Amino acid sequence: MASSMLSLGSTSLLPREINKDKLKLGTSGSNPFLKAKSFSRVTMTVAVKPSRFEGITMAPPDPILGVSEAFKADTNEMKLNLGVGAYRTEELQPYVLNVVKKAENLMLERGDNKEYLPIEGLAAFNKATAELLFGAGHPVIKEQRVATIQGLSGTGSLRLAAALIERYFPGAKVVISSPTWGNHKNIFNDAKVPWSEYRYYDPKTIGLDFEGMIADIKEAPEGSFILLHGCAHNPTGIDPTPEQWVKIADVIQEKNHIPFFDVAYQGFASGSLDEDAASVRLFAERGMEFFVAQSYSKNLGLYAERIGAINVVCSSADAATRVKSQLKRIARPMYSNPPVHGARIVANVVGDATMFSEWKAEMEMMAGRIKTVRQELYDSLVSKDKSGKDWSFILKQIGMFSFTGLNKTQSDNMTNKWHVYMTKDGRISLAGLSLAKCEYLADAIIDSYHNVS
Ligand code: PLA
Repeated sequence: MASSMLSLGSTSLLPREINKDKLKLGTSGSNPFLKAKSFSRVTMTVAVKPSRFEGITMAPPDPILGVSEAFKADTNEMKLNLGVGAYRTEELQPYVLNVVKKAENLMLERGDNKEYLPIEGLAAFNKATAELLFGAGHPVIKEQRVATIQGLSGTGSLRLAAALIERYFPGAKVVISSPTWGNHKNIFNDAKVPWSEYRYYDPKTIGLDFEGMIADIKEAPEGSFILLHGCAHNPTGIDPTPEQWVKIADVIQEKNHIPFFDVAYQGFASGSLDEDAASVRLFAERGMEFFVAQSYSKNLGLYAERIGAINVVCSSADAATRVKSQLKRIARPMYSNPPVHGARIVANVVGDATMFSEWKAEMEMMAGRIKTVRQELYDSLVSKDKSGKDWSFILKQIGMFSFTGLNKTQSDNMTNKWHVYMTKDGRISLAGLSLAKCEYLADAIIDSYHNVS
C-alpha cells in the first residue's frame, strides 16, 4: 500500500496525506454515501458521491458507424460489413492508395514541419481543391469569387457552412432530400438550422421522384438552402440526369433559393473528376451564389485524415473575402485550425502531373471494382431468384452504395441470420463487397426479400 494512491470521490491522496480526522476508519456509520473498503489490514471508509452525470442517458449507436462496431463484435466467419461506405480490396482489406504513399514519402524526405496552419488551412490545398471542383481557370476562380477554407473533411465542412447559415440567414431553412445521408439532419440540428425535406426517392420505381422533387423545391419558402448531392446520391445511388439538373437549376433560380452541394464522391462515382463535378459546374456557369462542401475521404482514401473544404461561390470578390473572414471566425473557436497531413497529400498529388494521373488511374480502378461487383451481384440475383422480380435497379444506381429496397425487418434478417451488416434503411456499401461474396449476398437478399416482410 505504501506506493499506492487512494481515491476519495474526486480527490486523490497520497497515503501520507491521509489522517484519521479526515477519514473514519473501520466504520461506515449510517451515511448511505459511505462505503467500507478493505486495504489488507485496515478497513477504511470512502465517500461515494452520486454522479453528476446521472441525468445523462445512454446515446443510441450511430446508424452508420455503429454498424461497424456491431460487425467487429460478430465472430461468424461469413460476416460481411456493408455498412459504412469505405473502400475495400477484393480481399476485403482497407486500401491505401499508392499515390498517397508516394506523396507521404515525399513529405518525409522534404522534412515538412508540423507548424500550425492558418485558420483557413493550407493555401496550396485550398487552391487545388477549388480547381478540382470548378476546373482550373474557371471564371469563379479567376475572378476570386470563391471563399474556400479547409474543413475537417466533408462533415466538418458541412458543419461550418451550417454555422454560417445559422449566423447570417436566421430562420432560413435547409431543404434536404428524402432520404439523405443520415448525418445531414444531425449537422443542421446541432447548428440550430431548421430543415425540411423534398421528395427524392420513389419506392415504386426504385428511382427518382423528379416531379415530387421539383414541386417541393418550388414550394419551399423563397431563399431556402437546397441541399443537393453533387453525384452518387447517398443512400439511393440515384442521380438526376443532365437534363433534370438543368430543370433543378431553373426552379432554384426562379425561387431565389441558394443551392448547397455536398460533394463527397467526386471522381469516385464515374471514375472521372470532371464528370462527377458537372452538376456543380452547371450552377457555376449560371453565375449563381452557392455552397459546396468537399471530402477526400473516398476519392483519395483519406478517411481518417479528415480532409475536405467548404467553398462559397459569391457574386463578387469582395463578398467572397468577407464570407471567408466569417468562416475563419467560426472555425477558430471550434477547432482553431485544421490538420496539415491530409491537406499536404492532396496538394502534392494534385500539384504534380505524374501523381495526378496516377491518382486518376487508381480512382478509376476503385470505381471500376465497385461497378464489377455491382454487375456480379445483379447477375447472381437474376440467376438465383426464380420469382421474376426485376433487379435491374441495382445496375441503374451509381457510386459505392446500392439501395436494395429492403425494409428494416428485412435488413435485420440480413444481419441476424446472414451476418451481413448494413444500415437499417436497406443501404449496402458495394465498396465493402468482393466478387467472391456476391453469391452469398444474393442468397441473403433473396431470403430476406421473399421470406421476411
Ligand atoms: N456527405 C455524404 C453524402 C457522405 O456520404 C459522407 C460520408 C460525408 C458527407 C462525410 O464524409 P467525411 O466527413 O468523411 O468527408 N458517408 C459515409 C461515412 C461514407 C459516414 O457516415 O460518416 C457513409 O457511410 O455514409
